[in-house]
Order: sequence, then C-alpha cells, then structure tokens
Amino acid sequence: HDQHNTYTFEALQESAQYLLDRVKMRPKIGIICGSGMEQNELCPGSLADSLENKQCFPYEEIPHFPLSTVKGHQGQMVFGYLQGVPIMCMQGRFHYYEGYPLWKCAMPVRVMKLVGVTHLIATNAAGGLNPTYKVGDIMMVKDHVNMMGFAGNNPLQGPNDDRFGPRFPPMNKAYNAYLLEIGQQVADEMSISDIVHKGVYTCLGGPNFETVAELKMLRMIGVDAVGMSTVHEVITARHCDLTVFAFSLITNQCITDYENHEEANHEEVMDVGKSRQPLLQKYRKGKEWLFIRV
Ligand code: 6GU
Repeated sequence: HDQHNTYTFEALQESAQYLLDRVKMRPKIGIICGSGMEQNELCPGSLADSLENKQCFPYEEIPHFPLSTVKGHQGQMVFGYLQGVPIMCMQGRFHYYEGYPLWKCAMPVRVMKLVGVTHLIATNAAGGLNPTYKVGDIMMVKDHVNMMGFAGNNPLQGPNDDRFGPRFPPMNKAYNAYLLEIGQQVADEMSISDIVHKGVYTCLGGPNFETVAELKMLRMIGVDAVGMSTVHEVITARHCDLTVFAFSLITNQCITDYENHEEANHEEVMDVGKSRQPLLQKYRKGKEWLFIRV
C-alpha cells in the first residue's frame, strides 16, 4: 500500500527541528502562497518577498521535503515579519498533478504545526464558477467540496497518528467563522466588498482544466470556485487543530457553455496573479487583521 504511506511523526519533527534550529522567531501564523501570490521575478510585491528580516529555506534543504517541479512555482519556506508579526510562509506548494500523493502535498502543514503554528492561511488561484464573480475578484472560502475525497482519495488515509489528531476528524467548521468576519471587515474598510465574496471551493486533481459538463455539474452542487489545491491542506490542518482561513484569487471565468470558444490557460492564471499584487497587498494590510491575536 505505497499510496497510503505516510511520514512518521518523528520524520516531520526532524523537518521542524531543522527550521527551529535555524530561526529565532516562533511564528504562530503559517501562510501558503498560491499562484499569483508567490512569484518573485517581476513581482516585488509578492507576500514572501515583502517579509522583513527574511530567512529562506529551499525545500530541497529541509529534511524529508518533496521537491517542487512545476514551472512558475518557487519552492522555499520563508520566515519573516509581516507588519511586525512573525510568520512562516510556503512560497510554492506541492500539487497533486505533479505526481505527489495527497499526504505528501499536505506534509508542510504538519511541519508548520510542529514548528508551533496555530493559524493557517491558504491562498490559491481559481476559476470563477459563480457567474457573479469577475476576473481579479477575491473569494474567501467559507466551505469546500472534497471531490477527490468522494473518489476515495484523502491525505489522512492510512494509519492515524493520534499525536496529530483523531481518526475521524469533523470538517463542518473547517473555515473559521471569526476570520471570515475579519476578512469581510477588511473588505468593507477598503471599500472593496463588491469584489470580495464568500463561497464554496473545490479542488480537482488537474492538470487539465475542466470540461463544460464537469463545470456544469460542479455549479449544480453549489461550487463557486474551482482550483487544484488547498482542500487537502485544509483537511490536514483541521485534523491537527489549526485554525484556517483561505481565499482564492479568481483568475478566469469558468466556461460553462459550448458557444464560448475561450480556453482557460496557465499564463492567464499567472498574469492575473501578477496584476492583482497591489490589491492583494492592500488586502493583507487591512487594519482589521491586526485584531487577530494569536
Ligand atoms: Cl478553470 N480550474 C481549475 N481546476 N483550476 C483553476 C482554474 C480552473 N482556473 C485557475 N485554476
């Protein structure tokens, strides 16, 4: 059962200890920078780059980390201060379509937990399925549909280690209500509530974008945005009791009719990510975030 292999608690402790031995700060907030939030070339405003007193650890230097393979995705863990708050942040994540099993994709979340993180902020680029969403909008994730879980694939499969969490973790409060409220307050305060939504996200394995029929089905079951990440990270985070906030940058509108001859593509996804840096930068600097005390 190779696919249900998993990292031992001890192996992940080694990953965490490697980082703890090399950084002085003790972050409580872990951030996963998705496409559009992560680039650094041409993109000086990206979150990881704007950290102060940065310390970077390429994934290949951290014990037990898988290697990131996809073009346009960085691969390092970055520690630093964001407006004086210590954070650790993944610049580049592991995607299922790269060939990693879900438990490998999500392993850095457990490493964050063992470093001492209590709050996870996961970001991604996603296709907008809700017809009211426009390219460049932000969708705070209020819930998800675990499509890969429906198909019998889950990062928690295999033996459960109770030191992380229970065998059968609940998932009905996956996205913290208080943080969603703060996110809304920041949007209001910035007068961008017309482009900030709360919606349901789903992750498909990729790497292909969806067919029209697939998107119609997802819309029917209540999905607002579709991407290729985050859900398995959030499940792993909730399993070990991290508080979660997630949001998507809508990088394209999902095409749900046969008359529309546009096609989704990766370049468009990355370009929208870049062009929305100033907005995302402003959003994360919202005053209300400062009321989060961790
Ligand atoms: Cl349309 N689908 C998926 N699965 N991921 C995306 C996307 C669409 N647009 C950006 N990321």
